[in-house]
Amino acid sequence: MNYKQKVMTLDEFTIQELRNFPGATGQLSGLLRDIGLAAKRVNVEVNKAGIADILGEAGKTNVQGEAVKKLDEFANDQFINSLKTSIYCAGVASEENEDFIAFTDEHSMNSKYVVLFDPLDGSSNIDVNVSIGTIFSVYRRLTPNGSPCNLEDFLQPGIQQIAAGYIIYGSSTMLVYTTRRSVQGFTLDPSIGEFCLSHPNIQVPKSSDIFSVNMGYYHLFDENVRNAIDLYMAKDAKDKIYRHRFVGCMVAEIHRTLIQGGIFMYPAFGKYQNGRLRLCYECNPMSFLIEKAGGASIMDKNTRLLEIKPNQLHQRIPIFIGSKHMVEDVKAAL
Ligand code: AHM
Ligand code: MG
Repeated sequence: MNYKQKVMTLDEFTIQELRNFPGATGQLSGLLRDIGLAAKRVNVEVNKAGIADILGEAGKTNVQGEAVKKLDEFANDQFINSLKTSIYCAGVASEENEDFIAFTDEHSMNSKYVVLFDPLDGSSNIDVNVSIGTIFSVYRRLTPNGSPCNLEDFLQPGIQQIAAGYIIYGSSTMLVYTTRRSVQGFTLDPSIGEFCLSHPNIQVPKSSDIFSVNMGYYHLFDENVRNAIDLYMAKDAKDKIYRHRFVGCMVAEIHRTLIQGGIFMYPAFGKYQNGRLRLCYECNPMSFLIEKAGGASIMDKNTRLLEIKPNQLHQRIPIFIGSKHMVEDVKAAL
């Protein structure tokens, strides 16, 4: 990074944003800084995963019935502890915990936000040194300040999100988030240990030549889903050629989609009759980000994903998300 140019850190950026909105209390900015701090701690451990004794199965299964890696537990603890210590968060819900956690100290009970997160998404990629990420989602609580938060605070439709974002631990570590107005991307500069604004005002290209879906399940998908995927399968040399990508980490798929455009699909099939990805921890925050960057996200032909009212914390859902025109084409094919 060239420091002859003024580089704006995450803290500087959120403070500047506060100046633009004189009525703002600074609580959301504080919350984002706390999330950024937890992300830096996780990043340090992710970077040394191959050499430290934090790699591999912890010998437990999570509430989804999946094997938990030690790094998942570490990331989960970091985000919970950082938000618990924060004076801006009334409670959290994590993909790794069965129930939400209400923080009952005086500061927490007087804060207006709750946070949902997937501490380490794509954890099957850890062993092979491929990108993983953290996804977060912020809502204003419905319960009154001064009382502990409750389940309904966490089960709000995605359109009610106040902020959402992810951290990608990839070839570089980035934090990308939206606070309803725009989508901003920050890259961690390891030399100063700060997230620096590197991708201001991200806009998803309206169309692209990339499609992403686990093709291993192609024959298990419904016919209408196969028809939608077939839009991107060249049948002869004259057809437009699309590129297929599937990382196995939603954070990486969405990051690529934000920058290069494309469509990411995770339809229902076989044992995942309601879809595989989680509404509250994965699909809502990513849909909010993508929509704020000019893209689209649907659950099926007729349903905008962000309008769904979750009925439980660990609910799963099918998703078709990405460049606006490509989602429209898929919607017509479904
Ligand atoms: P995780 O949160 O347990 O790591 O799993 C979610 C991940 C998504 O990021 C990714 O899109 C999907 O699992 C890939 O699953 P599969 O390889 O079974 O299609
Ligand atoms: Mg996940």
